[in-house]
Amino acid sequence: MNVEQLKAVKQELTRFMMMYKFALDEMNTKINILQEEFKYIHSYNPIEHTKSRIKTPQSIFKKIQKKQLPISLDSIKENIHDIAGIRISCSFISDIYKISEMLQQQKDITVIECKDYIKNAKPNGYQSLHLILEIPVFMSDREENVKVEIQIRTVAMDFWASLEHKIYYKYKKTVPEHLLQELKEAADVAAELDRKMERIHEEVNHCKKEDNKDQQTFILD
Ligand code: 0O2
Repeated sequence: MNVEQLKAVKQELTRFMMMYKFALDEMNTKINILQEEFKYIHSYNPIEHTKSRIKTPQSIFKKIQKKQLPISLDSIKENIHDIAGIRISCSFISDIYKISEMLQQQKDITVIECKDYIKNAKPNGYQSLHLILEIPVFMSDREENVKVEIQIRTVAMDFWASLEHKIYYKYKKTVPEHLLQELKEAADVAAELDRKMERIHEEVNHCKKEDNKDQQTFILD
């Protein structure tokens, strides 16, 4: 390959990665709009925090090799769904489904996949709602449909997942049996905490609605 060809490949790869950055920017804007509007209407914030990232070319290359798929930009675009990723942490389980539904309903979004690891937790205890969504990105000379992976979970689920991820990498994927057992127990405790918080949240919401009704009756009287 000569220098000119090398330059062309580099430029193509940069444009390819930019496409995912634009998709991530668009999706983050959508999430910010939902968050602000939800806060205004319901007087509370369903999102504790969000984190987004673009997979590095090295990590994309590793994944495509691991999956034993052809190494080309077309094959990467078709088969690697988490090049652009956003993680949303919510306070309550019901908020996870609200946000997921609000995103899935948007006209320019195509739902490619929805994996519910909350209703069906992984055997190790991992819980989260995973969506693969596709959005159009308009560039100077073309339009591309780009996939973005969205992981939505509660703060407790996120706390568990980040510790499990650290342990998994610390032990180079061969975690001692007693730690796996403890992690599973911790996941069950986190799930119970989420259920408890949801019940309290529902009761407080119910009281708020009753108070509002009373106030309205009082005004009408
Ligand atoms: P990273 O570094 O977080 O990106 P895929 O491998 O994406 O083609 P798969 O395995 O069916 O397909 O995807 P799935 O089940 O939707 O999981 C993808 C991502 O979810 C993972 O990305 C993790 O971020 C997270 N995840 C899934 N299972 C677990 C788990 O047991 N523990 C933790 N901590 N995270 C999990 P990557 O690419 O593995 O890693």
